[in-house]
Amino acid sequence: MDIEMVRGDITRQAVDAVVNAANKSLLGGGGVDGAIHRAGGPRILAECKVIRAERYPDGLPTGQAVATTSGELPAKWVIHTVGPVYAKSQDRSHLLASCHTDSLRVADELAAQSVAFPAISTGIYGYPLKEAAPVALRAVRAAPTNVARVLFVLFDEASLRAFESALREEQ
Ligand code: AR6
Repeated sequence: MDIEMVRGDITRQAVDAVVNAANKSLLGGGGVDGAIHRAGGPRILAECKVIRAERYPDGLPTGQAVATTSGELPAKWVIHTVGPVYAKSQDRSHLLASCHTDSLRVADELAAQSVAFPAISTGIYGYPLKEAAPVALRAVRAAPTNVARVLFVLFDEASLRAFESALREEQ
């Protein structure tokens, strides 16, 4: 698997699937979730509502992923996953890892070849970048997947630096 890192806006990426750092409700929010729904348009929310009603009446559990249309986005699909809220007193890294593993499992079901991830949980959910980046990277690297290309799309310089340094430390 080829792993790349770029600074940018995930809504602009021409990959097969973009991953959304959503919340349990799947009904939208701020951060990258808001940006994806704004850029992709109302078809994404409409499908999320159907998924809630049919499969997850209590919301999508943390660490799991589901796919919808991408609406107007250049990508073909959006894979919504729910990252853990950071807690100093409790190690939730297995849940953050699971977001990546389960998103790639869903990508395989779609036969997606290329997947873009944002820095899940590192915004509103408060996960420190230095802790999140190696967890994300290791989970993607270890996932049993046919996805050929994973692109981490980092919104700001600090996020890009944290992910690049996790990549260097791996080698
Ligand atoms: N492209 C790529 N990355 C982005 C973009 C974008 N367009 N916009 C923001 N980011 P966050 P979380 C970065 O807060 O921490 C929502 O309300 C952002 O700078 O989007 O998992 C959901 O509904 C940060 O580095 O996600 C949930 O309630 C990273 O994406 C909650 O926030 C993740 O920040 C999820 O919080």
